[in-house]
Amino acid sequence: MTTPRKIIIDTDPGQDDAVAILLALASPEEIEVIGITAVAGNVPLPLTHKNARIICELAGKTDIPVYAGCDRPLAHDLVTAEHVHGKTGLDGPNLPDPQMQLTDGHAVDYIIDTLRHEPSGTITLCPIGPLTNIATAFQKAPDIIEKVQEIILMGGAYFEVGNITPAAEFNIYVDPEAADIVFKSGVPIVVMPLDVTHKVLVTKQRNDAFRNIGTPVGIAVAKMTEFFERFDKEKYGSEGAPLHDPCVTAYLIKPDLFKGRHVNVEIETNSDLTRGMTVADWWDVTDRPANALFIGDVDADGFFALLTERLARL
Ligand SMILES: [Ca+2]
Repeated sequence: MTTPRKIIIDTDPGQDDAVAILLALASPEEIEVIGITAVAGNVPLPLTHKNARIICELAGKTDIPVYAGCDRPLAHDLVTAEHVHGKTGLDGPNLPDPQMQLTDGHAVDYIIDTLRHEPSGTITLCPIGPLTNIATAFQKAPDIIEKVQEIILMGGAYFEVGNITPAAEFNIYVDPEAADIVFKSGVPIVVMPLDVTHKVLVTKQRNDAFRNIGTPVGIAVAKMTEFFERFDKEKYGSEGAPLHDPCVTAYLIKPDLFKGRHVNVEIETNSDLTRGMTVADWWDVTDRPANALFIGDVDADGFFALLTERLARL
């Protein structure tokens, strides 16, 4: 038996963040969630750190430290996505306010202190929101960069292009300057772009499978994905909501479900038209060195089988 990967989940919950966190908390053989850091994104920071605690309580894991991080992007005003996630960020189920307190200290300092104190190459960062907290930590303490084992993130797009603007995916668009710092950091990066997340759709049958688990977690996930879905159905006419962020935690458990290419990814920070675009050299037409494993494909049935089986453990 292998030891579980130690991860910090950096998040802006978000229904799909919630599912990503639940999947990680349900998988202690593969994943040890040592902390959760909240960032402003889908909804403002006071809601994202509250939602992170609601999810820990739903999972019965009230001993996970949850830290509040940056409340705005590095260089621009915050853009949120209540049009997708609802006013609370977790619209759908009726979940109680958390009893869990926030852990004292800033998320950025927690990330820095943890990387300084743990052995080099043993901590994986899993950002599933805008990259503000991670970039701020790298700026404040460049010595931690070489200690990060890997960054596995949800963000960006190549073939699917944009979901918040014609050119940009939401997480990267909200804080492109932060994304630029992270992609230039030299840390090994795995990217879950829209190209793959738009292939894991919660169809009616998959939603029923969550509900049929019959537990509070199963029912809450069914209701969250149903809420999320109405937006995607209206917008894309797809068969169901894409489960963006859980791709990150599923990859930690079963990387074989995913396929991608090692490519160069640069972030557009200057253009008004394409700000936040992830320019991925998918066809290898430049000399720019590969800096990320850019995922493009997934075994969607395998993904949902894993997710349903794990959620039933909580
Ligand atoms: Ca998210």
